[in-house]
Amino acid sequence: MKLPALVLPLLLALPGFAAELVDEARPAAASPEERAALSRALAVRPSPAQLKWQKLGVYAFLHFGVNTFSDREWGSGKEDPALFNPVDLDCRQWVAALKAGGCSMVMLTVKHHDGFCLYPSRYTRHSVASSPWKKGQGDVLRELALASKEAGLKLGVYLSPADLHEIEAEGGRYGNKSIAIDSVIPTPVAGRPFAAGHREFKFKVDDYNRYFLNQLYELLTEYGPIEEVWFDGANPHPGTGQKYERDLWYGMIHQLAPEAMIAVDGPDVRWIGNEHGHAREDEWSVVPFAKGDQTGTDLGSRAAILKADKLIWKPGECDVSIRPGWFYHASQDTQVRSPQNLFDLYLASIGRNGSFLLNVPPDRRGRVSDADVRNLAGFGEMIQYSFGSQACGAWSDGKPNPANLATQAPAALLDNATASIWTPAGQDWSLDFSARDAASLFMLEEDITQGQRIEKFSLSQEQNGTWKTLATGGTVGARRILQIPEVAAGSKLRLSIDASRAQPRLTELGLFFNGNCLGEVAVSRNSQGLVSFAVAPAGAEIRYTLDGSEPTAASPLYRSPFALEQGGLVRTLAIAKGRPGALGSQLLGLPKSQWKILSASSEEPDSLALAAIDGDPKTMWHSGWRKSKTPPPHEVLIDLGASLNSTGFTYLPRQDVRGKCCGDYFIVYLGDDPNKLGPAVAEGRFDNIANNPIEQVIRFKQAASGRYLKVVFLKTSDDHPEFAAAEIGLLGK
Ligand code: FUL
Repeated sequence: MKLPALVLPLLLALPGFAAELVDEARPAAASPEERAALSRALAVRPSPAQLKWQKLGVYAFLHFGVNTFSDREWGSGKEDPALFNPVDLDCRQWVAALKAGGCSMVMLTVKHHDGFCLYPSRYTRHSVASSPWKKGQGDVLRELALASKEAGLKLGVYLSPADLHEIEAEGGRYGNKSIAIDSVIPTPVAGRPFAAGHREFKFKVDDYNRYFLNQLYELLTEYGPIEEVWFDGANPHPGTGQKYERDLWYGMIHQLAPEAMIAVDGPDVRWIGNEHGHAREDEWSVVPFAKGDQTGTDLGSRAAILKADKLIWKPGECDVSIRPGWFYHASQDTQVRSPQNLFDLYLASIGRNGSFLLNVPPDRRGRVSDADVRNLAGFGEMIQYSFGSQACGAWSDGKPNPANLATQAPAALLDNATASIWTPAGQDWSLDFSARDAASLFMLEEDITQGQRIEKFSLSQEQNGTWKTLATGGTVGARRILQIPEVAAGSKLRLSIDASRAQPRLTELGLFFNGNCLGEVAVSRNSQGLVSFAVAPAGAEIRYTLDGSEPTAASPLYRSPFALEQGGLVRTLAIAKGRPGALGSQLLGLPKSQWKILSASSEEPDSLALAAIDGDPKTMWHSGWRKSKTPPPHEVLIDLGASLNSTGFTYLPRQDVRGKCCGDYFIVYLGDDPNKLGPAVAEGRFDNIANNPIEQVIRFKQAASGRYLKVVFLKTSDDHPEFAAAEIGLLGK
C-alpha cells in the first residue's frame, strides 16, 4: 500500500510506527546493511498463536510407554505389547501433581521412537489395544484428555516421526520404498468409522506418510483441542531413506488445529539446542530461517542477522526432565530434581525469553512417583512465594522522574497487563524507581507484539549519591529475570536501556524476592579419593547421608574431606540460618587413584586415555584424529591396582561440546588375567546419548570382580570415527 504524502508524517509521530524505521536504534546502525537488517528484524512479529503460547509458563511432558516397563530410554520396536501393563494408572493423579508444580499444559508421548501407541489407533495393532492393560480397551490419551480438561490444563501430543516398529515389523511402512499414491486422509477402516460429516484431505503420499497423516488426523480430531504437536528430531535408526512430507503434515495441522504450535523442526517453536532446560544468556525470538536444529551459541545478534536471507519469529523451547532420563527408571528415584534446582531452571528458561517444558515420567504403576510429586509441589510453592508479590514500590520520591516521563505512565509496568506499555519519550532511556521491600530478582518484559528490540540493559542502585551497577543483561523479549544482589527495602534503583534496535517498549517490570538462594551442594573427589562438599554462598552447614536415606537437619554434619572406599550414593542438604536449601545426590564410583592405563586403541597426545580416569570431567580421552582418524572400535584396558568388586560401570561423554564423539554400543570385561578376561559383564547401547550426554550408568546383571577392566566402544552415536570419554568408572555399591 502506498501512503499519501500527508499521512506519513502523522504516522511517524506514533511511537510504534516510527520505531520500525530504526532511526532510534542505539547504538546507531553502523552501515546501510546493518540498518536494513535491523529494519527487517524489527518487522518480524509473533503470530497470535505464538503470543498465546508464550504465556503458558511452565508446561509438562509425560514420557510413558513400553520403555517404562523395559527400563530403556529408546526402545527397539520389537517390544511385545504385553509389556505395557500399568496396574494403577491414574491420569487425575498426574494432572494434580503437574498442577501443583504450576504447569498449564501437558504433552504426552502418544508414540515414542519405538512406535508403540498409547491410544488405540485404527492404523496399527502396535498399541494399548494389544496390551493387557484394561484388557486392550484402554486409551491413555483419552484418560489424560479428560483429566486435564477437568483440571483446566491444555493438552499436547508428542508423535515421533521415527518409528522403529514400522522398520522392524513384517510389512513395516517406514522406509519401505513405497511409491506415493493418491490417498484420502483419514483412510477409511472397516468397523472404525469417523464422526458423520468429518473433513477429508487428499494427498499423494507413500505408505509411511499416509500412516503418519492418519495418526495426526485421529489425534487432532478425536481428543479435544490439541495446543502443541511435538515432532522429535531424533532417529535411532537413520539411513532407511524414509522422507517426511512435513509440508503436508503442517498444512493439515493448520487446517484441523489452527491454534496448535508445531514444535522442534516445525514452523512455530524452536528446540533450544540442549536437553538441560536452559536458554542462551541472550535468546532472540527473531532468528534466521533454517532447516533442522539451530544449536549455535549466537542465533540472533546484529552480527547473526546481518548474514541471514530470511528472518522468522521462532521462540526457543527449553525441554528437560525432572530425572536424568526421559522415561521412569526406579534406579533414578533419588535423582529427582529438587524444587531449588527446578527454580534455577525456571530462571534459565522462562527468565531468558524461553519456555519451560518439564518432563515428569509416570512410573510402572502408571502414577507420578512420590519424590516427583513432592518436588513439583515444592517448586510450585517456590514460584508462588517468589513471584507472588511485587517488591517494586513507588517511583523515586513517589512520582515519575520528569526527565523520562513516559508517553504512558510507568504504572503500566506494574499492572500485570501486557496491553499497557511504557516507552521512554525522547533520548533518556532510563527509569528510576524504588524497592518497597527487599528484593533479589529483577524482571522485565518487552511488548513483543511490536517485535523484540532490547539488546542491552543494566540495573543500578544509588549508593551515597553515586550509581553502582547491580546487574546487566542483554536481550529481554517475552521475559527476562536476573538474580541480583539482595537490595533492601527503600533502595533507589535505575533501569538503563543501553542498546536497542528501536525505541524500547516494556510491558512489565518486577522486583521480587526469593528467600532461599542456597545452591545445591557440589560434591567432588580429589586425586587421593577424598570426598569433599561445598556450597554457595559459603558458610552454610552441610548435612549428608551415605545410606540412601534423605538428609535432614539431624543427619551427620560435614566437617572435612573423607574417604569413601566403596563409593555409593551421597545425599546432601545445606542449611543456612535454619532454612534448608536444595537436596542433592550424587552416585560416586570406586576411587581411581590406583588405576593405570595399560593400553588404548588410539589417543591424541593432548587427550590421553589417562584423562578418562583422572576424576576430572573437564579433561578427556580422545581417539586419534589429527594424523588420521582412527575408526571404531575404540577400547581401553585399565589396571585397577587390585582385584575390585563392582556392580556396574559408568561412562561420561565429553562435556565441552554437546553430543559429539559419544560412544554408542559398548562391551565391558572385568577379570584377573588381562590377556583372558572371560565373558563380557555388560554389553548394549546407550540410548539417546547424543541428545542427553549425561553420565551413563550401566548396572551389571550380577556383581563382578577383577583387577583388569576393558571397555570397548563399538560405534559412535553419529557414526563419526572420532570418540571421546571424559570419565570411565566402576560402581562399588
Ligand atoms: C529426544 C528423544 O530421543 C528422547 O527420547 C526424548 O523424547 C527427548 C525429548 O527428545 O531427542
